Amino acid sequence: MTGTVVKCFGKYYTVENNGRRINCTLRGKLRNDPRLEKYSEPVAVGDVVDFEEDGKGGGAIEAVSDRANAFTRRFKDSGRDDIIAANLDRIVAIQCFGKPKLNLRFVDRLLVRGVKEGVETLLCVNKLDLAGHDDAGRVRDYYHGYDLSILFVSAKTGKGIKAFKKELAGKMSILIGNSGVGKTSILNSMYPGLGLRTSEVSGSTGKGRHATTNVEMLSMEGGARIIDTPGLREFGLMDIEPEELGIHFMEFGRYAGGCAFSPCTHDHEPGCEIKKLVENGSISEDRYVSYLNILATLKEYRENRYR
Ligand SMILES: Nc1nc2c(ncn2[C@@H]2O[C@H](COP(=O)(O)OP(=O)(O)OP(=O)(O)O)[C@@H](O)[C@H]2O)c(=O)[nH]1
Ligand SMILES: [Mg+2]
Ligand SMILES: [Zn+2]
Repeated sequence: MTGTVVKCFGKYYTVENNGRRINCTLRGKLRNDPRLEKYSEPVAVGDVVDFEEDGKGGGAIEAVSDRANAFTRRFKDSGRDDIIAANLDRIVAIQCFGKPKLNLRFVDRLLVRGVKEGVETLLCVNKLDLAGHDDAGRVRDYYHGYDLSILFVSAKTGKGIKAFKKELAGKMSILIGNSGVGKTSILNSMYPGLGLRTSEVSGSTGKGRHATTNVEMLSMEGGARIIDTPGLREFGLMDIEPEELGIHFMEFGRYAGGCAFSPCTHDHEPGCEIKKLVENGSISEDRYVSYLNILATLKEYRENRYR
């Protein structure tokens, strides 16, 4: 039988088939599948799998279908990619006004990940009820050189929630953002009665408390499948080479054809189109600095790796 993995918990995997949920383990042979070896776990949420039922309400996963894409992150010293989900239609970066503090650098890294995997990424900024005058305008300005879809919502007042729900209809989306931005609250607000657990942001540190502890997919009306995740604190791009970064940095990739050098890292090279666009204000300076920041991290990582 075929199903979709909706939850991983230790060595147990919940597989959904026609609205039924079956608790499965893995066949040992999957650990030797060469396609899966580069990942931290052989199976992830979103995977389409073949499984066999044991007649007692459980089952075993026999095979994993080829993935259209995989959402992963890589940390410095690990040879494997930490896989969070597979087969996504959408990545939704969630940020908020108030606390925890807005972090567009984090969003920029996520956007690079999306381009690299070929998955459309959008930005949703929550807690609009806490936004000061022109806070939303500042976010729009930061991305003004680029047609990123940005939605402003409030899970608390319900503002913008309908439009956000419409964005997710008929698609499989993953919600990514640090703890406390309100990923789960947005789900609760979109689907009253869901009653998922949320948690206060600490008054002293301004950080969330990891209310959500598991990656889990919810199948909702209108064919929306939404993956809620625990807050990601770190987000490495260590599998990307420095020369590649410009291609994956959204609007930079679009204009890079105008650079005198190819590949151009838009840093020290003469005749750089991107630097020209930053100077004349077509691309925001902050976003360029964010790019240089990621570039420096990737260069440093590469130097240490080959030492
Ligand atoms: N003022 C305001 N507070 C909100 C809003 N949305 C969520 N919150 C609060 O923010 C806190 C964190 O919300 P959660 O939904 O648990 O955040 P999360 O992103 O799911 O956090 P993790 O599961 O830990 O990753 C809770 O105290 C919510 O009540 C909003 O639109 N406005
Ligand atoms: Mg949560
Ligand atoms: Zn350039």
